[in-house]
Amino acid sequence: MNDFEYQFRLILVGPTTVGKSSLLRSFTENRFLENCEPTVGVDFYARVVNVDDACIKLQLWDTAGQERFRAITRSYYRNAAGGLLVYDVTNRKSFEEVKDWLDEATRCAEPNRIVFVLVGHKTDRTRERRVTTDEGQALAERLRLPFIETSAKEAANVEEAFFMVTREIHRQLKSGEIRVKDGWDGVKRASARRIATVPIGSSAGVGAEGGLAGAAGAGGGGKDGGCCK
Ligand SMILES: Nc1nc2c(ncn2[C@@H]2O[C@H](COP(=O)(O)OP(=O)(O)OP(=O)(O)O)[C@@H](O)[C@H]2O)c(=O)[nH]1
Ligand SMILES: [Mg+2]
Repeated sequence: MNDFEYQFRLILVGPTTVGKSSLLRSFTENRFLENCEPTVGVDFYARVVNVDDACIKLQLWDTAGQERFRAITRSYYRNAAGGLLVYDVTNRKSFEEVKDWLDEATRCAEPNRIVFVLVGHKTDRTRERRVTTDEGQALAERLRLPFIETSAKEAANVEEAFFMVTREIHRQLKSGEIRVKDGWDGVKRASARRIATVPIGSSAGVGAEGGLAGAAGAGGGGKDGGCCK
């Protein structure tokens, strides 16, 4: 059984094949697949974590990077509190497109604001690297985003990437910069009622919307982030 104080909805954004689904699989299921199918529309994952003494349920939306799904994925930005904006360090084009992805997400989220972390992914592929860490850092500074490099294959910094964005949302919630409000699913306060735990990483496919009760099909576990009381 888990008690969590809040539910945050996070979204993974970026071009096809940069590794969004792999990051989520690593974070929620602790595994990596060399060959995986492109995401169709939007997939759903979840995990409960502890940050700054708060127990938070993360509802994680994995969007398809392929252009033909853009109309579907756009509709998910509005209800995201935070997200990972992902490029592939071996794919220069994906790096050059970061600003376009950020602009589109920002526009579609209005009047809400998404707390993004910029993620340079696949750092294990050192010989194929086409974007340096310094370039990633410089872009992040220009866009005023926190920055991290990750590898799902080596499970490097994956937890940290999700924790960075979760901590920042929690900080903004405490400071009043983000508010829980009716009609917005980015952040929800949990009711006092207990939520049953089942293994993490369940995938509900496209349109698996749900409030707190509806999203109860996922829970804690996972390494140091698992919780709660
Ligand atoms: N070497 C290496 N390969 C990775 C890593 N992460 C993902 N991949 C590979 O990159 C390919 C694409 O990964 P996905 O996670 O499906 O990419 P995606 O961003 O979800 O793609 P779409 O669903 O089409 O938007 C797969 O073959 C993965 O195995 C990583 O950290 N290192
Ligand atoms: Mg995918």
